[in-house]
Amino acid sequence: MKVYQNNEIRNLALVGGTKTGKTSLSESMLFEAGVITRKGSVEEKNTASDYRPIELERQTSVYSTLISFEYENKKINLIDTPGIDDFCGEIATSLRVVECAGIVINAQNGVDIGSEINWRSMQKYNPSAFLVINQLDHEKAIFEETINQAKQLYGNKVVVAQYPINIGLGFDSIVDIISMKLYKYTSTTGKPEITDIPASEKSKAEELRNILCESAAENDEALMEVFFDKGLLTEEEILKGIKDGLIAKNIIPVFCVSAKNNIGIGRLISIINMIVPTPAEAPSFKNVNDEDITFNTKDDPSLFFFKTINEQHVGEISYFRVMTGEITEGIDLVNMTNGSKERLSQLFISTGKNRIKVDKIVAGDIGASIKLKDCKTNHTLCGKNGTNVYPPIAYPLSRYRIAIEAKNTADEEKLTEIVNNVVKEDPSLTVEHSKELKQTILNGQGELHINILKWQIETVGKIDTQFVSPKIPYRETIKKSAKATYKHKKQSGGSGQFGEVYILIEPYFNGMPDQTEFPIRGREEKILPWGGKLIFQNCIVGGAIDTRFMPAILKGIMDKMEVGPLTGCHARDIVVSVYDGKMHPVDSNEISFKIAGMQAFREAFKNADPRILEPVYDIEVIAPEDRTGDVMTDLQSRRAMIEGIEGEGRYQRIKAKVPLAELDRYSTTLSSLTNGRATYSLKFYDYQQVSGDVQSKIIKEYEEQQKEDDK
Ligand SMILES: Nc1nc2c(ncn2[C@@H]2O[C@H](COP(=O)(O)OP(=O)(O)O)[C@@H](O)[C@H]2O)c(=O)[nH]1
Ligand SMILES: [Mg+2]
Repeated sequence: MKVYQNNEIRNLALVGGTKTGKTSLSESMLFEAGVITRKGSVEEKNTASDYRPIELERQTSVYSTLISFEYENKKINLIDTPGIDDFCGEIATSLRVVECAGIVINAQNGVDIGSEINWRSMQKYNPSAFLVINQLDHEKAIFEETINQAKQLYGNKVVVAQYPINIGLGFDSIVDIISMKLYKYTSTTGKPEITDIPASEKSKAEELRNILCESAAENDEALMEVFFDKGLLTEEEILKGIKDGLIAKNIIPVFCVSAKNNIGIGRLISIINMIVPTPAEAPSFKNVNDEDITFNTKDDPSLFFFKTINEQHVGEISYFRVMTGEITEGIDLVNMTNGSKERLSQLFISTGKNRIKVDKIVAGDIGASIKLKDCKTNHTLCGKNGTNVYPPIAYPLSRYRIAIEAKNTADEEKLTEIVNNVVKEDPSLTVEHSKELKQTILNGQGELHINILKWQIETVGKIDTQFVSPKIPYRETIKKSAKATYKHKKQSGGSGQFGEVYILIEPYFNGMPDQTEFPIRGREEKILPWGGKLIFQNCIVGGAIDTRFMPAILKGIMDKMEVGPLTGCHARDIVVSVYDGKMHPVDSNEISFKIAGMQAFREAFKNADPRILEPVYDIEVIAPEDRTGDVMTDLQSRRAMIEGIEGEGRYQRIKAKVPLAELDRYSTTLSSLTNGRATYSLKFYDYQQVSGDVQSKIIKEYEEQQKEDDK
């Protein structure tokens, strides 16, 4: 296999709403490039890109898939991504390692809600992009309207570089404005007849060419001068202008295809080769120190790992982009994240499930290796003098939370293992084995996202599981001061136990004044692992309790704070002052004081106006205008505090604060309220006190659960 140099490499992600034809287009490109001789289809479950079992079963992409192929002496690393919003983590992964995104639009539906939602999740990564209008062969295909809609969504940077003729079932021709030629396809072999533009299309083509030339010229002063001088640009000049515009993110050219009938595919790939910036031309990647990286093959090698997948019979496959230098088979590298040594004993380029062994991969290229020891997504491997480390991929925050358990308790351990493995493949999914809630909680993007995980557990892991409502990590605290005393005394045979403590507890807040009732002789400030603080003060005078017993008292209090008195959830933000006590010359020991501390704390807590705090999230819902009312009513029924509504084109952005306890299966409800036309994001805000009636309800539920557990 040939070694491709930096200027021969094009990295591109195909993105867009679901069912626009990204996977079909990838397949057509492979066919056009001669990598496959028979084209597969999504329906026949034999495409190169959708090859994993869940994708075959669902007939849709779930994972992003790397498809590398050569066309006109360039190597194209194409990443086919899933369009469903639940898998938006794959967009974050893919856009991290490419110079450009090809946004596929289905001419049947125009720029639909799927495209809009997809664009929203892409925007924060701000990629260079072009549009591919696909399915122009469909009887319902529309072009002009699609372009108008595209301008509304993607802005005025959208400029037509090709337009279709005979759109609909008879679609066979494309007017290519860049070359001012007609591409006519009389069969589905993908081979066009290239002719001059017919007289009937001349004036339209010329008008569009003027607009395209102006857009292309805008990105380069020299080109602008040529354009003003001659009123025209050559094909080469237009292509250069488009490339500069892509680098500056100042142009979004539009191309036309039918993936199904292989129309426009070869010309599209040729154009990709000419306009997609090479790794060296695009705005450079930066390392964690925000330094630009260079593309000299002599540099020390560094690799960024953006994806790992587990494949039957192969094991773990790790995908990387070579960021600097070059690597050869068998190279020894160091993992900059965890210090472990790795040998890349085999190097591959990858086309879906097929891998081809290669000897060498240079900076800017994307490849794969297998059976690495301890290398995960987001890790950097470097040569022995390497210093470059790359920032991790910014995955979308999770917005769907559910607990999973094995139907058969004997399978719990196996469940943990499988869940941990699946999560490794998909970092937009996180798992929390919560000791506090005694649940395995999954955090993902939506019901479908989590169902895919369940499917894997059941099909691959062969264990039956069920979803249960996730418990809420409440917190407990107090509103006023209280005192309590506890005497622990036990006389059994020989040695007894004795410890007595007097404590004062107060609600803690930042900058609070010290209590003045007792002299403070020692102070320990604990930042609690579950948030908030415990301040522990020794106010003992005259040696009533030996200093050596203080840690035991603190331990007792901490134990009770970990399993709070009201609901068993963690307590926080409390000041405890131990101000008196008694010892016994023989029977006092650590365990006695630990028990006394715990019980005194429990007693004092009860009398200190205890309160339950609940986690509250910032939520942002983007919903179509005509559904805003329903979305707001629903949010209000979830105890949400609406903070604002802003118009955004045909949509409204609703901002609110909502308790986590009210977000059970929110994505499903939102979807049914808006026919799948809304999206939302969640971010933890803070803990807030619940109202009295909610508090009583939570305590009652906890007590009932305790009775249930005691049975
Ligand atoms: N008529 C027509 N159908 C297409 C075309 N491209 C894809 N499709 C169909 O559209 C559906 C979705 O295609 P797929 O490639 O899975 O879309 P993806 O979700 O964007 O990857 C499938 O039924 C395809 O057969 C096309 O150019 N013309
Ligand atoms: Mg697909």
